[in-house]
Amino acid sequence: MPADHSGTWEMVSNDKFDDVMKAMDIDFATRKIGVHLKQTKVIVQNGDRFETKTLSTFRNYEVNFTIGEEFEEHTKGLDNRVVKTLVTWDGDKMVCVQKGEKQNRGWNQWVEGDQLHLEIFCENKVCHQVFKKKI
Ligand code: VLP
Repeated sequence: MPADHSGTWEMVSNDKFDDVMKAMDIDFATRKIGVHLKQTKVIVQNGDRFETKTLSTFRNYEVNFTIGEEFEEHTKGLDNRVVKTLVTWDGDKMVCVQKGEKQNRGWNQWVEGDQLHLEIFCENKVCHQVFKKKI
């Protein structure tokens, strides 16, 4: 039984997001806005099928995937690249690899109690986001 990531999660911290945005070549003005956003993550999990929305007052990002099935992801509104994305389980941790122009790109996501943790990495930068489950 994989971990349950479903629910609505509200950001409580966002450590080194600026570093990761920089590594993705996000421009200065966008980074200044991006770093202050309180993101909300909405996850619908049906077995291995995931529908995810990352919402903010500035921009939203939606991506849907099935565990173990590589797909082409267009990071529209983020760094606007096309990557080959594969999400798998490593125990209860969700591990995402995004193959493309940027080396060592992807994210890891896991649940600890009522918190959702997300590490986003690109090149040699890692951002750590924590979300709290909305009741
Ligand atoms: C809002 C969206 C612009 C911030 C906009 C700032 C990175 C795992 C997975 C979804 C992701 C992370 C997506 C980050 C969305 C921020 C510049 C931002 C440049 O999360 O939760 O399934 O893919």
